[in-house]
Formats: sequence, structure tokens, C-alpha cells
Amino acid sequence: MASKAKKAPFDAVKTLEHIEQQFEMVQILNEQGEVVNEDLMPDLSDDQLQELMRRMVYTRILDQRSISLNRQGRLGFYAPTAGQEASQIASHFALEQADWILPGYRDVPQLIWHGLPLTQAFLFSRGHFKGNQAAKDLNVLSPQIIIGAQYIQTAGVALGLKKRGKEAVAVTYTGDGGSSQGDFYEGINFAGAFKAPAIFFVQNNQFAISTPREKQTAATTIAQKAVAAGIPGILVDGMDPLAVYVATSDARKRAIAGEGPTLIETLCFRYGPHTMAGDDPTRYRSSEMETEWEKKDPLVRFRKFLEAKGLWSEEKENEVIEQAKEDIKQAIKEADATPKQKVTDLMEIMYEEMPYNLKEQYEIFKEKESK
Ligand SMILES: Cc1ncc(C[n+]2csc(CCOP(=O)(O)OP(=O)(O)O)c2C)c(N)n1
Ligand SMILES: [Mg+2]
Repeated sequence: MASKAKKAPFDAVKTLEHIEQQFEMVQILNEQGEVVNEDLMPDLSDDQLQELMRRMVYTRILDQRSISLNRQGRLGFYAPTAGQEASQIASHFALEQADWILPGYRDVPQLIWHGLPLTQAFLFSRGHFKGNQAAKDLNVLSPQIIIGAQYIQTAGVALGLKKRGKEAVAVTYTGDGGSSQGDFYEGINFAGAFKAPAIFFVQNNQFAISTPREKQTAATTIAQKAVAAGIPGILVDGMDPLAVYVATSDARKRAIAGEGPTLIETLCFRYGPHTMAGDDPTRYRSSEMETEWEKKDPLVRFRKFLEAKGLWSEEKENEVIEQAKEDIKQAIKEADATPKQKVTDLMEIMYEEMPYNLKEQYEIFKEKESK
């Protein structure tokens, strides 16, 4: 049946375009380390600015050493972090010790700066249970391997903090790939509905293993997904430590004030492979793309910014590098000296009271292990 062309009563596409246009990338330092948005400059002392740089340099060295330790067969599972230091370290820098961190597998640096000893990080990499036994007063959960699952846990932890009247937030990290999981939507929606004090990070490093960001979603930004949950969403230059710091402290302030959660998308890049288990990035991304992102490097731009203020030098940087190397050497020694895990260890930590049938097996293993 021929129908007369009618004018649409409303323009749904325009509504979407209008929303998408609101998500401009927040940036304070450009690639040359120049301040391009003075109004947003955070109130950080010279010491704090230096400490932030120190942590980023240390983390880059930790990444380099972890990769070579993995190649020597001295570490197990490892997900490289270089390129994501501003996203990881500057976001953590805006947090307090009382805050809870629910990390993904690439977020070991945030755990370390929250207080997890390096030795434990190495034991986690080796699949040793002691790597997952953080001190009781350290507010962290173990790195989550199931993508996006920590988003729901974060909504729960945040609501728990609110109900207990704690002045603290629950902070989680996932990737661009993680934002496609059902858990992602459930987490931000629940936290929004209950005004739970949570900060949800999506470190958009452009790839989920080999799947490019464009295949992940039709949305122009991941930050805009906050709109459907009725919570603020921020798109931030994830290679700019000051922008990430400001976005995080703003989100934390609002969460503590009872205003609920925030979704923060940090645009960044992982320079290395997905993990050390055989991924070859040259098969899915061009060297031009890599060079473009390396120009945005967070350490390079922050170094330039600090040097212009007389706050950083090659000497300072070398001190940090030497310290990191020394700490890593010591920590790997301690990890080597940790007794190998036994089957009975796993049974002991799993149960407060062991079922009788497992008790029988436990005795059998105990006997075997004593030989
Ligand atoms: C629920 C689930 N599905 C699939 C996997 C396998 N897997 C591991 S990492 C990964 C990609 C995740 O990419 P992204 O969220 O962008 O994080 P990135 O590794 O880039 O930091 C996938 C699909 C998994 N661990 N969990
Ligand atoms: Mg990714």
C-alpha cells in the first residue's frame, strides 16, 4: 500500500546527537605539557605534583620489569600497564585510604599504591593464594578476571559504605570491552538508583584484546552511557594526569556528599600486548596508531610540565628508577622464598568448617605432603 510520506512528529536522532555532543573530552595538559584549561587546575602542592610523577615513573619501571620477569619464567599472569599510568595512578591519587578499590586484572598498580606489598602482587601473578590475601585493614578486593563483574560488587560495597555512614567511596575499573557486559549496566544503574558512593572507571584503551573500540558499541562515547542510569558521566583525556585527577576528585566529592555515583571514561592506550600469554598487537593495530598514542604519553607531558616549573630533573627521575628496581629485586626474592602452595592450604582457606568428606581427603593430602 502506498503511503503518503509524513513528517516525523519528533526527531529521535536529534535527541541522541544532542546528548552525544555534551561529552567533550576534559583536558588540562596538552601533549606538550602546556596548561590548556587553567580553570580546571587542581589545587595540588609542589610536593604532591612530584609525588604523582614519582608514582607514574615507578609504575612504568614496574611494568618493564614485570614483562621481563615474565619472559624469564619468574612471573605468571601479567597484563601490561604502560600507557595507562595517568588513568590508573592519577585516579588513585585522588582517593583516600578509607576508599575501597575493586580492580580488574590490569589494575595491580592501584592496589600497590593503596598499600598492597609488591611481593603479594608477584604472588598473585604466580597464582599463589597469598597474593589474594590482602591485609584486613587494606580496603581492596582481588583483581577481577571476569570482565565487568566488579561493577556489581562495587555497587554493593558502595551501598554498604553508605549504610554504615562511612566517609568513603568504592572505586572500580574496567575496560572498553567491559562496558559491553550486562554487569556494567546493572552496576551503574543500581548504584544510581540508591545513590551509592561509587566511582566507575572505564579505561578505554581502544581495544578489548583484538576487538577495536568501534565494534564495542554504537555510542560515540562510553561516558554517555551514564545518562541512561541517571548519573553523571565524564569523558576525560586518560593520558593527562591532571585531568584524570580532577575528574576523580570531583566524583569523590559528590559521592561523599550523598549525590551518588559517577561514570568516568578515560581515553588511553596500552602500549604492550593484552597480556603476556601470546597476544601479538601487530596483528590488529597499525604502527601509525601506536606512534600517535605514544606522542600523548602521560609521563612525557607531565615531565615537561614539571620541568617548566623547576620541579623535576633527570637526577630525580633516576632516583625513582633505582628505587623501583631495588624494591622489585627485593620483592621477587621474598616471593621466591614463600613456601609453595599445597592442596591442603587451599582446602584450609576455603572452609571455616570442612565437610566430613573433604576432611578425609584433607588427611590423605596432608599425609602425602609430609613425605
Ligand atoms: C566475562 C568474560 N568474558 C570474556 C573474558 C575473556 N577476556 C579477557 S580480557 C578480555 C578483553 C577485555 O577488554 P577491555 O575490557 O577493553 O579491557 P583491557 O584488557 O583492554 O584492559 C576478554 C574478552 C573474560 N575474562 N570474562
Ligand atoms: Mg580495552
